[in-house]
Amino acid sequence: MTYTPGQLSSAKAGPTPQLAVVMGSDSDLETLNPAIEVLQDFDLQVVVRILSAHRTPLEMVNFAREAESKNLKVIIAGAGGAAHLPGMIASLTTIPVIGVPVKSKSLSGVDSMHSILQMPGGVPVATVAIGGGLNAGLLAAQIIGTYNSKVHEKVLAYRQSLHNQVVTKDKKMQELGASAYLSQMPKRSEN
Ligand code: RP5
Repeated sequence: MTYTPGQLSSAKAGPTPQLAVVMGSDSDLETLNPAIEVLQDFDLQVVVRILSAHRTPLEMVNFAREAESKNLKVIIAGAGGAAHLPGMIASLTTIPVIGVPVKSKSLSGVDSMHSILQMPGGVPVATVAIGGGLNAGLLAAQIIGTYNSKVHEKVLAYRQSLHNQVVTKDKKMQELGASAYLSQMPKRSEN
């Protein structure tokens, strides 16, 4: 099976979403969107919420307390700065939480990363890289794939597509040489 982004989302699997993507602010959505998109590409339904640990703490508590009864299996939580959302949700449920540190203006997301990473013993949060929305989505899919063979197949197809892309690039590099390869590459943005 070949993975093509956007082409796998026609049929949604099951009426009950097993995944949630939550964020502290709508300003985090750009970072979290790759997680939402890749999960939808894998035919998984996703609950998406804005829940702030500081601005709407009671709504956050209600969400986390109800998560198990709503059959959620993985929660992706992204936040920036004093990024308490993933840890607070993890403290309220035993559903695995994947934290996404959002790049902040003043400290480039190092503040977010430390806030999410440095959980006390006993309350883990699995943390991806700063801005790592895509990997959070893929990790969540891999967890669902441990018991859902259709999702597991899509994860394998995704990995195969990564492999194929690199093999194709390597072939082209060998054909063109490094200088010509570089000159035909799109320019990377500074950040
Ligand atoms: C955090 O504060 C949010 O997760 C967001 O990353 C950051 C800034 O929020 P806004 O001021 O953009 O709403 O709680």
